[in-house]
Amino acid sequence: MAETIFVLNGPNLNLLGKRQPHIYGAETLEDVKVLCEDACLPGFEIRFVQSNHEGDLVDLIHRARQEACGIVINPAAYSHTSVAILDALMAFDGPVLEVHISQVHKREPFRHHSYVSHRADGVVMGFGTQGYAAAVRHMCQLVSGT
Ligand code: CA2
Repeated sequence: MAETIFVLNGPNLNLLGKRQPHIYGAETLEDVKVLCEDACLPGFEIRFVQSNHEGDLVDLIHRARQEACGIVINPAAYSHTSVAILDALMAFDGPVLEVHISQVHKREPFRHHSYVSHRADGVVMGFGTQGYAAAVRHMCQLVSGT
């Protein structure tokens, strides 16, 4: 049976490709989902979810404890604010990779700190939406030990 990688997306990422293409590019979140599915190695599958609600993301991370071998997460603005998401990730035993489409350190100072980075085993940023594909590939390799 295939192992499942949760790919979780935080607030406003549903607007990807519809606003601010100079920062986040022209691809939609649906395009990113396809990128992630294509990046998956055999024996793995993706569960791709977006939520604008912190508690929903916490619940999804709890669900991952039973259902996922690893978590790829773009927590969006919650990266910079959410101890709740950090705490939920701390209770997850598998690998966690954090993705940011933009290079947050070139942006406003309030984006320079991420609570999630305290738990993440790797962080990809500034690679545009291709960062998701890189994270999914790396997750498959981490989990399969290749
Ligand atoms: O670069 C990233 O991926 C971010 O996680 C995106 C977040 C931002 O708060 C982080 O600092 C960096 C924002 C996601 C909102 O995405 C939008 C996309 C299109 C239009 C409006 C918002």
